[in-house]
Amino acid sequence: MLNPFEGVTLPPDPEELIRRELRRLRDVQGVTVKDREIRRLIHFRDALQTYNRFLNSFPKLDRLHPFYLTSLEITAGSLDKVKRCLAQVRRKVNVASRLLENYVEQIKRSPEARANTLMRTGFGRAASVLRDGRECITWLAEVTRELSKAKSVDPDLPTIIIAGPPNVGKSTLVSKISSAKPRIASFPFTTKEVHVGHMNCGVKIQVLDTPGILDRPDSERNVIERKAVNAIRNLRGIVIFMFDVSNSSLYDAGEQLSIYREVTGMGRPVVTVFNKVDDVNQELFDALAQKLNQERVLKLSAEKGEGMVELKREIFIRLKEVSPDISDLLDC
Ligand SMILES: Nc1nc2c(ncn2[C@@H]2O[C@H](COP(=O)(O)OP(=O)(O)OP(=O)(O)O)[C@@H](O)[C@H]2O)c(=O)[nH]1
Ligand SMILES: [Mg+2]
Repeated sequence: MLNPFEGVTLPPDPEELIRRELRRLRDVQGVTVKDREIRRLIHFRDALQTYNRFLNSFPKLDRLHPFYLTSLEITAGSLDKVKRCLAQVRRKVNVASRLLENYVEQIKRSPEARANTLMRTGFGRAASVLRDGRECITWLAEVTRELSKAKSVDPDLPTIIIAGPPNVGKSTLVSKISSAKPRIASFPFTTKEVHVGHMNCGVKIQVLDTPGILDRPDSERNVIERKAVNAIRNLRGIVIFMFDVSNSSLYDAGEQLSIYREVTGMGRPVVTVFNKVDDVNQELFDALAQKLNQERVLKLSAEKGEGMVELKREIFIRLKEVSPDISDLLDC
């Protein structure tokens, strides 16, 4: 299953559609005056079908994978608003279509001299109903466009989620072990989206680069952090949690540990990594090591490629644990 928002037919802005239909009125001809006015209204009604195509191609919320449902919630700000707007657009399009059909019937029953006036009234009333739905239509189109830009995460693939505080070297590691080539820079929140790469361990493994997470409650998290938490909470896979133990670390031991404890509490197997050991801050390293003394920690320099063999071996062992059904899994 891939990004379900990629396949959505985007709806046109109602103002644009109305303008286009108005321009086309002149081009519509008929055998009689009544026939011509009827055709004009039917042309408009058919054009409204584009909104039904949008509604029908929009993913059904009750069938969305939790990862994509939460992505929608993060981008839209509220699932209730999405539901309300989808229902409103459906209503407006139905009412506008029925109005047009109603005026078609009136034209059929009226004298020819009234046909053009009826067509104009029907067109105007339907256009105004459609305009009432404009705010929802343009907002839903914007949300869909934003979500369809995100590279496809496949919730069915075995997955490695690289997580940790900002600037610890997550993207550097992802660029070393997978096909993804994310942006790397020496400031926090360089990564703003979940990026997808792949590695071959006999079978295709999905590697996700996630934005950094700060030490604060969920309710205070920004949209960027929430995308990382969504991946960890809602995708089946293992997490590589990276600490920064270097002199350039932006976060102290307490802050990094607090984020680590939160991530380990999310129910995924976690591979714990101390990154940037090529530039180690001994005090920070010791403080972290002391707190994690019962836990297995891998030492890594993602940038220099040190510790990669051990990390790949650990990835393989942990993947085997979470996906015992994958018999083709080889060393990574
Ligand atoms: N010394 C050293 N620097 C590293 C290492 N790995 C990454 N860096 C540097 O740390 C900085 C941040 O690296 P990124 O890979 O962008 O870190 P990130 O965790 O993806 O950052 P955000 O996306 O902002 O959360 C960059 O300047 C990297 O060159 C390492 O092993 N050693
Ligand atoms: Mg990054």
